[in-house]
Amino acid sequence: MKQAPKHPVRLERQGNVALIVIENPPVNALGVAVRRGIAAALNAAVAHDKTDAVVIAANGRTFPVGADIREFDMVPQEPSLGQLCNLIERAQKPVVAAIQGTALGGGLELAMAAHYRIAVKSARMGLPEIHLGTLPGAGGTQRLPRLIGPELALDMMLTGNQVGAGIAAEMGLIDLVTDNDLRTEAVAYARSVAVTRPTSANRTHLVDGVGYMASVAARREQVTMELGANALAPHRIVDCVEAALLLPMETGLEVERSAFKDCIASRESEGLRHAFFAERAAAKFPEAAEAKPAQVDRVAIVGGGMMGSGIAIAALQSGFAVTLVEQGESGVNAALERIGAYYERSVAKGRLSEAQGAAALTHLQLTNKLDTLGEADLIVEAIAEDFDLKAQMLAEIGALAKPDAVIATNTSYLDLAALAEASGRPADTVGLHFFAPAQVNKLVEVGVHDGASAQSVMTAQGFARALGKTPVRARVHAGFGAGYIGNSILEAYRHAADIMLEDGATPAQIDGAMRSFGFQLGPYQVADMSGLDIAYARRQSKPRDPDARYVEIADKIVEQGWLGQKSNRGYYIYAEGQRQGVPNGDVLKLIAEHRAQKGITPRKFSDRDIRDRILLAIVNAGARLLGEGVAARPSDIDVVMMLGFGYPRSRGGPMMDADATTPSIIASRLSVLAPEEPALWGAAPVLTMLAQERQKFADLNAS
Ligand code: 3H9
Repeated sequence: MKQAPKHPVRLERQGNVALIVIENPPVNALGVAVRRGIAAALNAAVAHDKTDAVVIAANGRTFPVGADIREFDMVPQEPSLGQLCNLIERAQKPVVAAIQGTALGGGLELAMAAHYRIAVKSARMGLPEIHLGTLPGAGGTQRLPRLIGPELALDMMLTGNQVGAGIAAEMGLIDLVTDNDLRTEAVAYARSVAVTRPTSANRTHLVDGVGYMASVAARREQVTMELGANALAPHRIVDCVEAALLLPMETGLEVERSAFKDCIASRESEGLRHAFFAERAAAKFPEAAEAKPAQVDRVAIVGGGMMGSGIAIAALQSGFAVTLVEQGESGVNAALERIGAYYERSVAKGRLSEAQGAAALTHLQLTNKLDTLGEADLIVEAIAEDFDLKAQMLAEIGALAKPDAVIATNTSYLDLAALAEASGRPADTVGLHFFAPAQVNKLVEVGVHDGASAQSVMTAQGFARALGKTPVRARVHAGFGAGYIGNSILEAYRHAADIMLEDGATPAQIDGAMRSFGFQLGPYQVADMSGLDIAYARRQSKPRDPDARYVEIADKIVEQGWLGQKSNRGYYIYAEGQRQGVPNGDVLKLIAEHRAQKGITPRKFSDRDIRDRILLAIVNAGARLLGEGVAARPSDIDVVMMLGFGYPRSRGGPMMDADATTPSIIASRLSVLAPEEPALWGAAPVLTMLAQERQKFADLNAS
């Protein structure tokens, strides 16, 4: 974050209007210096006998986006945001909030404590605290229902969704929307309002007590049905909104304060806050010191299969001109059908209007001519995962691409450095590993090899960010086996699961144990969904670790012709068109025969054993990647696992979870398992080091 200016709040005058200007880049977060500055400026402004009204405004791209989240883990400093909001509301002269950008969280609470609110048309407002496992804690739960009623207030707080200024005005949240210069309009508006208007005294939506309580009861039931009785923040939001009707403002604020404290102290909020900062830390690439992303206007994608088409759609949605190159007429037609079907579904589901769908397609050029690549600023190779095919294609791309273009390969495990060499332009070539479905999944791993230039890395990262993705840097060493962060960890995950499968567990039991931990799907459900043949091909083409135990069950299933959902039969059996399967009894028989052949007497694993072993495998693989320098920081691994593999976000990712257990306990648990399968359970050197030094993975985030 940029250095905050010395005085993040200034008091200016425009005749009889005092202007309090917040300037705390980049997002005007309401840290302690800002809160103190506003309080002091407000007291001075109100005390001045020439002041008839006060405007609170912010410089830069946005009105405050909330409390400074980093302060949640620190000793609270006065005035709290809640105290500041009360001070604003009790001011003896009218206070107007002037909103541009996004007024979020505590920023919107501050605006709601002002007596009047004016916003530019493009402004948006929201209370996203729920995404951090908490609730508005500076009076928002008490003021919002008073301004817009319980129904809309609960909607905003339980979803965290933003509303535009126009809709906010219709709701009663904003008094005036302007197209003109905000500051000028706000000052003029402040002159026109003669009296203070405390939101806490607004009873418009409190008079219909019966209707109010009906809304609260319905929402409480909905939260219980959808999220369960223990979902802390959502239930406490409903409680606070109820308190807004039943209790005087002062007491309602106390209820809110105590609920906020409980939420902030929860493991869930800690995990979600870690996730927030981890995603932002991942964006910090060392190459940024040397290069800035180059401008990318036209993107070319080579290969229009599921992955290539998904990348094309993601690029079209973000406004890029896209060239998609496929082989022959049939390849072009198949890609067109795939992309067209996506847009038809989006229109049918109301996500896009027909005009938007048609407009997006006008930016797509579908061709079977490779020489069109010369027009592209960035080219993504997304053909089949076969080294020779990719190397040959990259050589052609390298010859055709314009001199300053960036070449990206979507490989997930082939040797990136060797592929970059094959392009003939290793400095221009990087990895861009998208996750299926590429138009939806937010994760992109940016593969960096020794020969890649900082410029090409930063341009690839900039492109991923422009797609609205979260890029994570993976330092892929030449010849390093699995390559990227995600797939390396997935391999360890599957290896731990497969060993238990061979030794006595069933696919459904393993999947169930991982679902109960918080994953949406277990490993065998994911395997069925991705296609068992894909992983099979990878296993056949990749060198195997001679020291690792090899479990042949997955190979034997594919050899039966059972490929997962695509053939309606894999670890589970699927009715035509269904994604929910029932356990495949033939697979259970196959596993029993397999165990008998290998002389394995099945043993029992509890759900807890399953979960522990898999989580230990994930953490150990993560520690190994840190030691090898593939992942730069533990929090990058957390991001990959949360965004790419559905690790529960409220836990903050596996490395954060490992810190909660402590690395030394993890290391001692691994030492118990290590004799069973040293390749998997032998503690990674980084883990041993942390255990010996009594440190945590978080200590490596800071360095
Ligand atoms: C709250 O308000 C609680 C109150 O109800 C009660 C209190 C008692 N604090 O995302 P970006 C940093 S809870 C500290 O890359 P964008 C961010 O880490 C809060 N830092 O930009 C990054 O730093 P760096 C409720 C913050 O344009 C830099 O700003 N509000 C905060 O893609 C740029 O951020 C929220 O939950 C913060 N609140 O997106 C809103 N926000 O450069 C959280 C940002 O060092 N913020 N930073 O990596 C967001 O959703 C996005 O940042 C926003 C801008 C949409 C605003």
